[in-house]
Amino acid sequence: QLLMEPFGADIDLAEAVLKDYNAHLVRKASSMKGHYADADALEKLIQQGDPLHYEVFEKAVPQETGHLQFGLSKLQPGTVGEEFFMTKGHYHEIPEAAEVYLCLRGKGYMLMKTTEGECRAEYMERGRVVYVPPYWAHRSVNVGDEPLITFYVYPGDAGHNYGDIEEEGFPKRIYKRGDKVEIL
Ligand code: S6P
Ligand code: ZN
Repeated sequence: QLLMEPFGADIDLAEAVLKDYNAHLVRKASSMKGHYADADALEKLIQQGDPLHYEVFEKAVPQETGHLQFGLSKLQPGTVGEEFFMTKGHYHEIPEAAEVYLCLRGKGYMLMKTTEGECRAEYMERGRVVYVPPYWAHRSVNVGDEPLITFYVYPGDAGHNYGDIEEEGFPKRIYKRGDKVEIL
């Protein structure tokens, strides 16, 4: 078989920064149309300069069976209306591909749902690991006032499937009510 060279990478754990990443995904507010309850508030945010929403930093590896994709996801703090900033969320194209998240910085939730309508919210803060089992769509939500940064690992060939999420969203939304967090 074709051997790939082993490699190492450095994460500044205090800052939660992956050094020397070679793949970088950026999503701005305008990538989030249809995802928030308050579409007008999102439109306003886009008009006001379309701020950065979240980024993914990776040391790219082949998107093939046997490999493991890993990297850092960095979600900015903020709200759209009263709803906390979140990622789009996805199933994996190979639905039985699981994923592990280790929170390095910030506070938030991993919202998970199934096509059958089950929904769970797992709290995340520095040091907490969340296991996303096979078949669960997953979306990060930042409920803090600094970036929510997670280290993730998932099968190389898993792929992303945004499936029913753009039309149906998740059964739960997470709101900022004063200084309280409400999961509805
Ligand atoms: C990949 C992993 C993350 C997300 C990233 C962006 O399986 O879960 O790298 O891709 O957080 O989220 P989304 O929902 O926009 O793909
Ligand atoms: Zn995933």
